[in-house]
Amino acid sequence: MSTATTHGGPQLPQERRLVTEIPGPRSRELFARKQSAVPPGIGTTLPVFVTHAGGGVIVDVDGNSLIDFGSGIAVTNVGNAAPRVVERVQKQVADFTHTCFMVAPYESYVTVCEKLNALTPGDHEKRTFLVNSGAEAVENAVKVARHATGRQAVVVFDHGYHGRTLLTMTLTAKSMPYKHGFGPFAPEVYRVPLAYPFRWPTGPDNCAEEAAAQAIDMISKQIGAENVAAVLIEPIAGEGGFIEPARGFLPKIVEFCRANGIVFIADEVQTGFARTGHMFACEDEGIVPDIITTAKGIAGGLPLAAVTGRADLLDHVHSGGLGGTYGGNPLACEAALGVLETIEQDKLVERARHIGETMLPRLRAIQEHNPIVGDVRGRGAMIAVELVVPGTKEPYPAAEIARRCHEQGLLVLTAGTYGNVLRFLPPLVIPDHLLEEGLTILEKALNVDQNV
Ligand code: PLZ
Repeated sequence: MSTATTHGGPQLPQERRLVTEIPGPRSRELFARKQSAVPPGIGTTLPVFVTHAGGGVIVDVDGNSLIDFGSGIAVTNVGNAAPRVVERVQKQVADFTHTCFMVAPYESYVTVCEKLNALTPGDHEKRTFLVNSGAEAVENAVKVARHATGRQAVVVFDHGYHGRTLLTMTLTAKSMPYKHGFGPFAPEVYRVPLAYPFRWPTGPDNCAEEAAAQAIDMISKQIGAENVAAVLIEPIAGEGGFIEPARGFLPKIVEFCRANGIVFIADEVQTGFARTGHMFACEDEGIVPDIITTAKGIAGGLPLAAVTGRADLLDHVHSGGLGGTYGGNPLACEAALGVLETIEQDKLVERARHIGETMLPRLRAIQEHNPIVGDVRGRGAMIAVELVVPGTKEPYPAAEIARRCHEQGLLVLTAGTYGNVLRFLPPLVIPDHLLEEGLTILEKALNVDQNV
């Protein structure tokens, strides 16, 4: 084992290093304790217990150093212990940990809101308020849209994911594991098709137009546009399998919303904060949402989420109608300021593009000779492969390939409505050599007929 480090962060040796099998003996012991203390509802992607993390590696209790292609589900875009985040949070924790912004406010909350108002798409007047999780941001966006429009219906899309609370699991498309057994669900939620190019029945070319026409037809006939408070969509479906809606689909939906007084909400919880090679994924097609929800990458892992939107919509809610004890906690706000500085000063938007430009050609080259790879897609550092039984579009289980990667010290995540998508979300600060090494491990793991 190389020299012990007492801190995480980018100064951790940036290397893959396996000193035991994965998971090692110490992790297995801890996992046994987890199984008796924590219910099985809380799953585990890779049962190695972490001591340090930073740059592009996660170090475990057995001394293994794994390559991280997950970023804690698109959270540690700036790394797991980014110096500007660490410094600000350390200072803040010694100054004060909490007052409750609704009781006695502090400047960092306001600064975060000002920055989000400026950074999110559109130069109209905006407001922002802060909450604790992605789900809470989405719930609040719906509350605001209902209040401002006086309407109730919410339209969501096939393959969408928006959270696990009662309303947000209702908004989520997939039953198992998110909804199964947890009903009854919230009322006034309606689901329409998503322009999913790889699986569109008539092929990818007419996908945008046909899917938009179907969605608009369903809204108009089944709900009535005048009853719809909000249309809610992820600009790239995350948990659903990194589905980029066919180009042209989102603009058509936005246009329909504008024409009918419907609030267009972009859920950028997974796609936000430089992840896709833009600060926000909506920028790719020039979409300006009425409300945008953010979380995950906003604060490097400290619990923070935000609702940002048109001032006239957010100002509609009566005084005291929004809030929560911890929303915009001072530690999380300092972390967010550290994250935003890091993205800007370390040029992480460009860095995300570079990651995409490194990964996509290699994955497409794999696709050429490996028929298990049905589709390669994504933008920036949000990249996926959709796996199929060779010669068909039958889903091939991604968990099997993920397990083979894990054994080799590469942490990858799965996704997809059919569980057949491997998704790659490396920290934007991952060094190139780890990116390349990870892709080589992946290439071998995808050769399912051979031993890795
Ligand atoms: N909206 C687009 O991706 C969270 C889910 C992890 P929270 N995605 C990761 C899991 O299995 O629970 C997510 C998202 C989009 C909303 C959310 C919800 O964000 O911070 O997990 O509540």
